[in-house]
Formats: sequence, structure tokens, C-alpha cells
Amino acid sequence: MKKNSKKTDSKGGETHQKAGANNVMTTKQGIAVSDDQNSLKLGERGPTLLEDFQLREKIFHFDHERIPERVVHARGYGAHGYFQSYESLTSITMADPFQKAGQKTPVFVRFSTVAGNKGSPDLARDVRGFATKFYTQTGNWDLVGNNMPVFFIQDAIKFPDLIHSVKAAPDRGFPQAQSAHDNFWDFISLTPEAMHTIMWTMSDRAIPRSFRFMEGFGIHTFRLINHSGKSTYVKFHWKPKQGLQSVLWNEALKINGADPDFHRRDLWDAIQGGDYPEWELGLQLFDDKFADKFPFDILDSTKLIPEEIIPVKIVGKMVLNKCVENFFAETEQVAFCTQNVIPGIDFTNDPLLQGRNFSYLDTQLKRLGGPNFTNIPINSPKIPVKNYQQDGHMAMVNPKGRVNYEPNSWDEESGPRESPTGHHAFPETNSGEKMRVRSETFADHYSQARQFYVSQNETEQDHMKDALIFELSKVKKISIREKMVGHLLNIHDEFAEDVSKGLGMEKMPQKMKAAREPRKDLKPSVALSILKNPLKNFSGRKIGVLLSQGYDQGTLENLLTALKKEKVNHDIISFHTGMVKSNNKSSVTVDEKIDGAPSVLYDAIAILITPKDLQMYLNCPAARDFVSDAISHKKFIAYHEAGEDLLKAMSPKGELDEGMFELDKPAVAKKFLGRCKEIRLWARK
Ligand code: HDE
Repeated sequence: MKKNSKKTDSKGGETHQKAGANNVMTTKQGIAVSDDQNSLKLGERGPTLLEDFQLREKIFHFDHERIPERVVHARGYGAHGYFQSYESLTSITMADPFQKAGQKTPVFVRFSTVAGNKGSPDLARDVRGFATKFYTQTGNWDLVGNNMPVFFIQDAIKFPDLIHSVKAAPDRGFPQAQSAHDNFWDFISLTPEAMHTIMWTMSDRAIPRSFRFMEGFGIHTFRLINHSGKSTYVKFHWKPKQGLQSVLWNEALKINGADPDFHRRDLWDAIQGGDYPEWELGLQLFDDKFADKFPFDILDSTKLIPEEIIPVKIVGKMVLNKCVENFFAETEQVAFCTQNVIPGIDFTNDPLLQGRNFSYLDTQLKRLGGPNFTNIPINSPKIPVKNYQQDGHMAMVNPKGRVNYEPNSWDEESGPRESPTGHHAFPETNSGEKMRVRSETFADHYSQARQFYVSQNETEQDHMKDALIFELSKVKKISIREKMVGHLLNIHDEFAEDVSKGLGMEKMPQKMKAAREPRKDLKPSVALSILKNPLKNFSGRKIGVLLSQGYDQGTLENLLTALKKEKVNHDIISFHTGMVKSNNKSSVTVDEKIDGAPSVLYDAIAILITPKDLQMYLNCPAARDFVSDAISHKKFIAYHEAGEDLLKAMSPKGELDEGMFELDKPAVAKKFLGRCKEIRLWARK
């Protein structure tokens, strides 16, 4: 038995206290802590004492660190910024952010996936949330949108079923963050209204390159109300100034393994590096006359209005320029609520929106533990809040004085009173019998699904087919696959045929009965395609530069100068961490070791290796994958010296192609980056 041992700290040294007066560690009660390494015991090796309030407080707090994660959109990432309007929209709305050109409104945005748990990977095939809280001068306005302009269901009452079906099955507790399984497709195959959104989720939109390269949509039709009470219908759009970009499915699978935080890291890095992402806010504005003649119901969230029919009016921009200081306090505790609207903005009778207006407030109570979540700084309006609500868990902003009711005769001068400037609901006339019905005007489930499909280019259509084949191949119950192909037959024959072939079906299943005969005359809309809207620049992207010892200094310097000019980021990747020396005595620091930097993490690559190191790279599986993946993912590739041999060794036919650039002259780097705007050499087979 060890006796008389000295009192030591966790590293074995003697405990010492050198803290100055301002950095003394205290308990939550403010009592200075004398020893944070050892619990209070009876004797050196005896039992821990119940009176150790310091231990109990610390463990108690730790035990309660977690709050329930969001029931949907659990995995998300937020950032601060501002919205700036380009012009005054007073003739259309009295909403505060749109009153003056140049007016700035602070915002907080949270991007998310829908299905996965809080710790799930970023690159799941999924819808992305795009929720924006505007801290306006007339209170908080939340625009809680997605990166797709339509939704799976038409009525809120189906939401729990939709979400149950996509999340882990209750018996086995998997799969997580995936839609490729029986339960989800079972529900979808029995829900024809989902077909339009399924087209979107099977498209490249569901695997964005990062949050910075995706659009946002408010989905529902809302109302804008001007000072004279006139209502204009509106659909909200966010358009990324960075352009739209997605990854390939094979990349998504690999990114999830290599860097499950790929999307949040991308946003963090961009903002920390001063490359602030921007989106323009666009409005589709229309009136009852348009609504009456539009072939679909403007209250149906499974439908969109093509931009070619109602153009998107760009009214301002949003800049995200500050990362959170504390993830939990801000990103986790932010409480978006669709019912947070300000004077000048109002709802329509979209049954999905009406259900959401109940759900969001309700869910915050569960998640944040009480009705005072608006006292949490991220949720507080940035203007004074005055009312007679009181008490409840964690009440932090409390009324002073005796009055807690209204009307009262105590606070006549100073007390909060109603004001004509408050929010007035639009006085829409509604009448009818109570009934549980789906309006006949919601009955067309396939026409816009077809319109989306025919608006894609061939590559995008192929991706949709591949996505459906992949997803349905994971479905074990054959009748579910058959029903899905039966739905596709209502959308597009060739599409259905290719998917059925891909699934190895011997005969075509029966077409599903459509509630309303689908239309085939809706014109393709270019705005619905990513690839028909080419990027204007390559800035903000990232190149992986594979470098070996003795690399040519001039070539690297020339490439890095070109990257800097185009504001393209890079990582230096090598066999070892530390430094890589050039052929001219200078050296660079290695950012990533080859095993930790597969090419799926980069938008393009450069291979600058010397003949001396060629064999070493040829023998290295990670280096071989680095190159062969970049080739098969159709990326643009620059090379120098033995980079050519490595490329040829990994290319299926041992050949170079027009997407590969030898950096033998300074001008080539610019040419290479010029092509990189195309992101992929789609022609590469
Ligand atoms: Fe949500 N949704 N939702 N949703 N939603 C939530 O609220 C709900 C829908 C969306 O980053 C929850 O705070 C119902 C459409 C985003 O914090 C919950 C229905 C759209 C976020 C909820 C929908 C969205 C949520 C869970 C069908 C796009 C994340 C946690 C009627 C326009 C916000 C929370 C964030 C979150 C309910 C459908 C977007 C449970 C009932 C349509 C971006 O209240």
C-alpha cells in the first residue's frame, strides 16, 4: 500500500496556483476553486465525499450539457452577416428591410441537412435548410427556407409521416442521414404529391459542393403588404453570387469519409479567410389575376412558378461576414419560427405554411426548455421588447414595478401600449364548411416533375437516373421499386425505362394511376438547371497541389501567383508533413499529408512531382486514388515533370486529355484556371 504520496496535479507535478485576480477559476456560485485536479476524499485513497460541492456542480453541469437536437434539420451550421437592400420597395411592402436603398439589416443564417442527426456527415443526399433571421427595426423576421423551391407534401398533417419514414427505422435505429432505404421509398411510392420534390432530391441539388454554392427558397407563397394595405403575393429566392455547384455522388460518398465536416469547414474557412459569401435576394411578385390563371395552385408547396413566367426581381444582397463565437450559444440555440413575420409581410393559406406556423414555436419549447428562449441573445430582437408576459423557466428579462397586466392605470405614460404600427393580418375574406379535404387544384402531381426533368441537360438527367437507380437498388421490397417506376412513367417514358433497366427489371411495371392527367406541354426552364447556367469565375474554390521534394520552384511560384490573382485557395499536399524543399533552396510548408487529402476535397488538382519520387507515389495507394479519382471525377488537372507519368499511369487508357495542362510555360497556369470555371470536363468518359 502506497502511503505518504505527495499531492500532485494531473501531469504529476505539484499543484500550484498562480492565477492573477482576474482569472481565478470559480464555481458557478463564484467561489474560487483551490484545486481542479482532485475530488475531495477521505484520506488519500479513501472514498469521495458527498460534500464535495465543487465536484458535484462540475459533473452536474456536464451531465446536462446536451439539449434535445432538432427533430429535423439537426445538423446545421450558422453565420452572421447583413442584408442590404438595393432599392426602396415602399410601393410593395412596408417591411422594414426594404424601405431605403442601401439600408442594412443584421442577419443570422443557419444551413442544415434535414434527415441526419446532429453528428451525421455533411454530404448526405438530402434537402438543405437555408434559414435566415433578420433582426429588423420592427422586430425579428425569419425566412425559414430550403435549397429547393418545392416540398414533398402539400399538407402539414403528413409531415410526421414523411420524417418518420426517412429517419432511422424504430426497430433497428438505422439508417441515418440516408434516403436509400425501404421505409422512405415505401412512403414516397404511396405519396404521388412528392414526385416533383423527388426530382429535385435525385438531382445534383441534393449534393451541393458547399452551402456557399446553393440557392435558397422560401417555398410558400407569402404576402407583401404596403402602407395602404395592398397585398402582393411573393415567393422568396436567394441566389448565390458564387454560382451553383454540386459534387458527384461518388465524391459525396468519399467526402463523407474523408471529411464529414466538409460543408461547415468550407463556410468557416471562407469567412475566416475574408472571402465572405454573398447571396442576392430575389422576389417573384404576382397578384390574384396571375394566381387565377396560373395552371397550378399558388398555395400548393409542391409547385413552383418558373422564372420565365414570373421573373425574379433582385432587391438586395446578403453578406455573411462573421462566424459564430460559440457554436452552442448561437447555431444550436437559434430558434427559427415561420410565424416570426413583421409588418409588411404576411401569410397565405398554404396548408403547409399554416402547419409550420404552429410547429416551430412548439418545438422550441421542447428544445430550449421553456417559453423564455427569446431571452437568449441569438433570438432576441435588436430593438426594445416590452410587454407584460412574465416568469417561466430561466426568466432573464423581468418587468420592474407592480404592473403585470394591461389595461392598467399605473403605466399610462411609460407602459407598453398597443400601437397602430403593429402587425395587422391581411383582411382576407374566407368562408366555407369545415372539412378535411385536399383541394382539387392540388391534384396534378406529375406535370412539374416532368418540367424539371426536361429542363436538365443530358449530364444532369443521367445523374438523376443514376441517383434513382442507386436509391431504389437499396430498397429490398421489389413492389416498392415497381411502384416508383410506375410513377416515373407519368413523368417521362425514357427516364422510366432507363431507371427500370438500371434496376434490372425484366418488364416495365404498370403506370401508376394519376389523379389528374399529367401535362406534357410545360416549357423547359433554364433556371432549373445548374449546368445550363455556367459559372462566371472560379474564385473561392480550392486546388490540391501535390508536391514532392525537389519540385521546380518557378513552376510552383507561377501557379500560386495565378491562384492568388483568381482568389483560388490551395493546400500543399505531400508524402510527409513538415517542409518540402524545391530545386532552388526555397521550401514550402505542407498543409496535408497525402493520406489525409484525397482529391475529392478539391475542385481541381495540380501534380508537381519529380522523376526521383515517381515510384514512391506510384506505390502509394492514397496518391494513386488522388489522381485516379480526379480523373474519373472529370476534374481539371495541371501537372509538371513526373506528374505526367503519374497521370498517364492512372488514366484508363494511359492518355492525357484536354482537361490536363502541362505547366511548362507561365501562361498555362492562367489557361488552366480559365478552364477550371467549367469545374468538370464533362466530355471525359
Ligand atoms: Fe421545417 N421544421 N417543417 N420545413 N424546417 C423545423 O423547427 C416543420 C418545412 C426548415 O436551422 C423544426 O426549430 C413542419 C418546409 C428549416 O434551425 C420543426 C413542416 C421547409 C429548419 C419543423 C416543415 C422547412 C426547419 C425542427 C411541414 C422549407 C431548420 C427544429 C408542415 C420551406 C431551422 C425547429 C434551423 C426546422 C417543422 C416543412 C424548413 C419541427 C411541421 C416546407 C430550414 O418545427
